[in-house]
Amino acid sequence: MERIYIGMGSNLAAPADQLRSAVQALAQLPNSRLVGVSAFYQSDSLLPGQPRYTNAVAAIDSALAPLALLDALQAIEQDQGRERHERWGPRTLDLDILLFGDQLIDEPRLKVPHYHMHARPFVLYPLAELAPASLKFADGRRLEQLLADCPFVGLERLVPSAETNQ
Ligand code: A4P
Ligand code: MG
Repeated sequence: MERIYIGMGSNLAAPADQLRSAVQALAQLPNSRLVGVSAFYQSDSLLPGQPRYTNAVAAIDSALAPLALLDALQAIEQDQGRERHERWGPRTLDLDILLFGDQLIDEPRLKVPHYHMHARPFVLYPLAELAPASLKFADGRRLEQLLADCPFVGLERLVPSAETNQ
């Protein structure tokens, strides 16, 4: 079993509903257990001209191998109607494997830790709701250090997540 953190994002078709459906799907993964889900956060897209994103992080414990988990997450994205037209295009659901235990994974289809997560407030702040501040990354940095270097700017925490549909 590994503790795995999954970043979720949506900026189309009722984003909060997309994230809630994704959480239900994560709870059904084989050989896995849903451990927790952060609040939902809204922020502007990194790319101008796209709708605002809703993001959250989920924690699971799983015995799935990394690529098997990636396959399962991509199947959930497809189930929820994601169409890949352009890289970084708007999407109904994006599921990223942020951390997989303390494994460093460098395969063509899967890089873990997820690139850029270290500097994205919409990843780090929800992650911090689930993971200890002392969580250590493969490069030796701790989550608390990354947070200190990543101001809470442009993020709106949606409370309670269950009652919004942004
Ligand atoms: N892949 C490699 N490593 C991983 C991993 N750790 N987890 C590969 C998941 N997938 C991984 O992903 C492309 C390929 O990455 C996959 O086939 C997989 O084999 P994708 O989801 O099809 O492509 P993408 O999401 O369009 O690209 P990318 O680079 O993941 O985009 P990002 O970085 O997710 O950026 N603004 C806000 N506020 N919130 C957001 O969530 N997201 C983006 C998209 C832009 N702006 C945003 C947000
Ligand atoms: Mg992605």
